[in-house]
Amino acid sequence: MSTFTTPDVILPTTGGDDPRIGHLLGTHLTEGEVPRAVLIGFPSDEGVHRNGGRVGAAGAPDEIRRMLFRLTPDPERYEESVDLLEHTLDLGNLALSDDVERDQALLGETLAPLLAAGSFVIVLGGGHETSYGHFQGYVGQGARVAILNWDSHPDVRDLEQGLGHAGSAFRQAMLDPSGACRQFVAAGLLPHVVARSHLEFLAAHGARFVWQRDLSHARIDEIYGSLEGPSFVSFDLDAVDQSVAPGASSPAVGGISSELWLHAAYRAGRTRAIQSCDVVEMNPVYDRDNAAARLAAVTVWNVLRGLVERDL
Ligand SMILES: [Mn+2]
Repeated sequence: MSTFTTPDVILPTTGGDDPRIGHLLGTHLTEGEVPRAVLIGFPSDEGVHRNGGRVGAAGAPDEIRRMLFRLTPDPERYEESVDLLEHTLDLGNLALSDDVERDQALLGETLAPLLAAGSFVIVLGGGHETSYGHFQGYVGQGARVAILNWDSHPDVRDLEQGLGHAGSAFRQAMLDPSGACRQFVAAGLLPHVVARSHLEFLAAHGARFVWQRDLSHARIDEIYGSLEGPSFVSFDLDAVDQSVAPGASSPAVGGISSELWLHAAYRAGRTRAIQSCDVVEMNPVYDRDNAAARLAAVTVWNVLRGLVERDL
């Protein structure tokens, strides 16, 4: 059984007629209950450290919650939104060891039964090493999965001294001996931070990529429509322009607008094939006035909004 630590987040004070997400979420699994959605924090940035990046993402899960808990249920689909939130559980943060491989395995073991039961899982990272642990949740149930990564980089770097890190998660998934990675799509790439050899790696392994400059609402919808079978989505905050999301491990200039990004989040919730997502690389150490934390929270809000509409 995985060990969780309780998030250190104070709930907002609002009137009785103005409940916020933090008031509505469940925190404990009732015997026999299958939650519709589950939040799990993965407070890791050792993979960022191994990749030579700026650490701090380990502090992200609670900073994201702090902003998320203040948001309102969707006023346009109020009853359905409240119902979803009341059947969404925040399990807290996984107790980690700083041994990346062990922590990723723990995340996979924790996710596997939740995914098998049909709960939609939202992982709050953590550096992008989060996604290889996330992937292991599918390996653990013997499933094959398509992966969509919103990111300015494809994150298919080689291992560092034989070890995985925040820049290698999808190379590891694609080459995983389980063969569980059915398809990989990287979207939002910026040409000034993408190695040519990584594009060649994607091509050699039948993976697709989409540049940031080619994205639109229609293109985003087309990308979701191209996913084959059960899928998960990764949201790396560094896909969003640095002016909007300064608190990212590796900020990007010329990144995607928050509008397109939030549409991609909504589509992740709305698209039936998507079974889980992660929001990674938010870094509170470099954030300004909680801008990136707030964007990460509204990312989750839009996934939830899409989930409500999926079930209508
Ligand atoms: Mn990344």
